Amino acid sequence: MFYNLLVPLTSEWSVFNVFRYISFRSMAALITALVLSILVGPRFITWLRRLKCGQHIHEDVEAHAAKAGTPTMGGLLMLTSLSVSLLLWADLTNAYVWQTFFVFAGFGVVGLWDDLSKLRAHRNKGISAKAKLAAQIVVAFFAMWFLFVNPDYSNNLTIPFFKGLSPDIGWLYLPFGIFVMVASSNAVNLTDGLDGLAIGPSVVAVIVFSIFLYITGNARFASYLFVPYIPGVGEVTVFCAALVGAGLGFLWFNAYPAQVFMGDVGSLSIGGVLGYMALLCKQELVLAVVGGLFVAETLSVILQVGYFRWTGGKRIFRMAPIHHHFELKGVPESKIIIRFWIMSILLGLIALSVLKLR
Ligand code: 57M
Repeated sequence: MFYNLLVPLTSEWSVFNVFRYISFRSMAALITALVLSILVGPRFITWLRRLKCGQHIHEDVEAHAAKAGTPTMGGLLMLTSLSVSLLLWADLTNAYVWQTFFVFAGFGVVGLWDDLSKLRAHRNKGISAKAKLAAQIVVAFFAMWFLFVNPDYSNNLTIPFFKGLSPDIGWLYLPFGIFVMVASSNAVNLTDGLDGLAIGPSVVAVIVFSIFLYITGNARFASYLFVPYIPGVGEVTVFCAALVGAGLGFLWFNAYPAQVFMGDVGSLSIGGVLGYMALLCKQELVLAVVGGLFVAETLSVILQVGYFRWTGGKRIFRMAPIHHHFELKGVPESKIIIRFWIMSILLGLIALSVLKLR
């Protein structure tokens, strides 16, 4: 809003020139969303408690019994502070910002549907897996369609670390993009099982993609670093910054011992939008590196279930996803969380090295 209102006045008031800069508005968006979340958080959590949005806790992991009744659906706090910050600081005429917001809110609605039905059912039974997947595919399809019909977007895949290699996969890019968003959304959801475990690595991944998006939207940097130049996409950096602020503001309350969980409304939306960010900056495969932790959590479930079926009842891990394995081995929750964060920072740095190593 500030961009749209104040930049036209720069001929009379040169001080408003500062609002032109994506870097300035991104910093402001981050601070706005962070401060807003911290200020609104306590009232928001009280409101969730009053609505009886307490989490049902499984009995399988003993240490989690103490978490019973912790309010969930904290993702709504992120959505609120992100939306306010975006309205203030983004260029509201930029289509990419609206598309990214559509993905975040769209996956959020699917998650909210699941969260609300879990509350109503009182047995933690949400919507069926099939209904959830179908709704995620619908949101992802519309998001992919925006890119598919956009002449600035090719159907080429960028292969990390290989400058000359970028195969054109044609119309397959459409289902591929849908898969990226849906898989990423579910992977973050699976990871969201310890305090701060999902939001920490998500913030790291969003920071990494904000750098990629900024470079992709800047002709000079894009040509210097041999990444595709896509005019206008740099504005999504403001979205990323607002999401980092909203995520850190949520972490303020989700940090161990958590006062609130994000719920599916938070995990599905963050995962889905991470997938979209990777597609927007044409770093589709880098997502698997940045989100390596989410990939590992998902693989642990696939391996556990596969091995269980194959052997007729044997397990590889004490319990999947893998964070439960460490819990059951007696590693304290806060240690698992911080070690996973450290791994995600390492993965983020490896992903960024793609820019130079090719
Ligand atoms: C998300 N949700 C948490 C909270 C959060 C196929 C199977 C692997 C699926 C998986 C599953 O259900 N995953 C979905 C996991 C739940 O958190 C809520 O859910 C939201 C995210 N969707 O925001 O609202 C619990 O996680 C804990 N939590 C925290 N802090 C947080 O900040 O402590 C969450 C956020 C919360 C709280 O205890 O209640 C969840 O785990 O349910 N299923 C599993 O993960 C189950 N694993 C399992 O059955 N493994 C089997 C097979 C199927 C692979 C095996 O290894 O043999 C475990 N889930 C739990 N306990 N809670 C089993 C043990």
